[in-house]
Amino acid sequence: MTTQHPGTEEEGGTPVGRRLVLGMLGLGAAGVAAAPYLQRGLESLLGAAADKDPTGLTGLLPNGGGFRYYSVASSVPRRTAETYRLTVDGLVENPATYTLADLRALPQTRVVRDVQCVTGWRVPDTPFEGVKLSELLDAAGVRPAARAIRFTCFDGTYSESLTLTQARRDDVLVALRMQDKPVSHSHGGPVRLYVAPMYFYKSAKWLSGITVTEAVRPGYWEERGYDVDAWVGRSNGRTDTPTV
Ligand SMILES: Nc1nc2c(c(=O)[nH]1)N[C@H]1C(S)=C(S)[C@@H](COP(=O)(O)O)O[C@H]1N2
Ligand SMILES: [Mo]
Repeated sequence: MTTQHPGTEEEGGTPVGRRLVLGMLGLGAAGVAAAPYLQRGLESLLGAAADKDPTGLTGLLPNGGGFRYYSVASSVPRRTAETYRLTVDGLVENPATYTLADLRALPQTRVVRDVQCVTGWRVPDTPFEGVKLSELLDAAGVRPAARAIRFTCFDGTYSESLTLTQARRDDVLVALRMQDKPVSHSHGGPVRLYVAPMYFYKSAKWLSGITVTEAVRPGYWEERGYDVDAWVGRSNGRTDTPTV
């Protein structure tokens, strides 16, 4: 049985949702457009609203830059440079824990590709930068029996998976930057996964754990019917995506 991925059913209800959210914030669409000098304050206000919105509706507001905000958790704790940790464990010779500074000190790779959500929205040519997942796996020393990776998140709920072969691709990043800025809290910062060739649900936000496993263990959306092999255009997501 497939549970609908958020956003799938919201298209028809978009105007209502948008009015509702703007109403909740005490803003009108005209006010948003007419006060560019408020943009910075507005962005943090909208960011705060987005952080509390499991529906993705606040992602329709103008701070999203084409992105829609998704979180399956109703609230997500903030992690800073001081408190963030990423653990690498499982079938490895050298389990490790990285701080944000540790990750920043490693070679950074930049990948610029279209972001494609399985529900149809797309953000073209989006730069991501960070450490190649393959570098962290090499540093950990993957054991011969290993075939897959399980990713966990500090939202306490979401998880993802990749085969080891997919995880070793050059366009799979442990991303520290997105759109030439540090990954914001709403976008899964300070560190999210970026799996460029696959639908965006593979790009786990608020990444906190990388566990090397013997076999694929389906992640959050995969347990709910979405493909583990989520190649854009070649998996069970919507294929009627915009072509321009
Ligand atoms: N931890 C976590 N990661 C997640 C999700 C989520 O709900 N929780 N949603 C996924 C989905 S379906 C999409 S489309 C993208 C949305 O990323 P954005 O909020 O930066 O647009 O994050 C993916 N990673
Ligand atoms: Mo998505």
